[in-house]
Amino acid sequence: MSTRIIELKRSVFESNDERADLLRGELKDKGIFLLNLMSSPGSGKTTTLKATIAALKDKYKIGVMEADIDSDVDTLKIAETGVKAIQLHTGGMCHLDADMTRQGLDALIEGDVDLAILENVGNLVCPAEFDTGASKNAMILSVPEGHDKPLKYPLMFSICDVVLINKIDVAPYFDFDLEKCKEYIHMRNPKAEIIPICAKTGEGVDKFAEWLSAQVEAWKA
Ligand SMILES: Nc1nc2c(ncn2[C@@H]2O[C@H](COP(=O)(O)OP(=O)(O)OP(=O)(O)O)[C@@H](O)[C@H]2O)c(=O)[nH]1
Ligand SMILES: [Mg+2]
Repeated sequence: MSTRIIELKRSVFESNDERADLLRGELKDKGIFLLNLMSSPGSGKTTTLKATIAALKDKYKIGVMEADIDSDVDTLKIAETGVKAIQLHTGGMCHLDADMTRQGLDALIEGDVDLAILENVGNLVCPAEFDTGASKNAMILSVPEGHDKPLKYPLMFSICDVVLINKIDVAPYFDFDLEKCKEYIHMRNPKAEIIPICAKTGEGVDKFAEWLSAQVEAWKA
């Protein structure tokens, strides 16, 4: 299977926040919802996306942008689900800003897409600092990373509308305190929705798909 790879150009714009608001407004006018999905490397973004696509692909025209420093492995995995997937190479950057996201979207929405998803570069710091222009931000915290991460990476948790707690199947092997984790997330962001999932088996992914559907409907209304 061949994949389309876009080599992103470094943004020349100074005001990322303004560029992000502009992009968000344009997407709203076109009826396109953009989800920005973030997490540490290996928390389960691609696995969660595959399960979410399976739940929603009959309802929405989904397109996925896989942002990585190199390779096309995630794009190949997403393409297996049958939805449109493109690979974005960040030129060594650890995050995407609004202009880089726009470069990817221009290629993605050449097809007909009403739910666009950006799998951001695996990193809990830089992606939180740059508004991509997304309609909503989502992040994944996986059990092996520990329940104290909201204390250590406050910005990421404060900008996300939903936090998925993934890999709950391995909880018996880790000192992961789910209630403490929820408390710490809500300290950073009282409005954050928290959904425990196991992307590997699909447990809880239906709840995330419901949350996402509700956001897309509200965006298009
Ligand atoms: N046990 C278990 N393993 C999981 C779960 N979800 C993902 N994994 C595994 O975790 C590893 C990383 O998953 P990915 O989906 O590639 O993670 P990612 O966040 O997309 O990784 P990067 O794109 O490299 O940042 C893989 O070996 C998955 O099979 C889960 O719910 N339980
Ligand atoms: Mg991935």
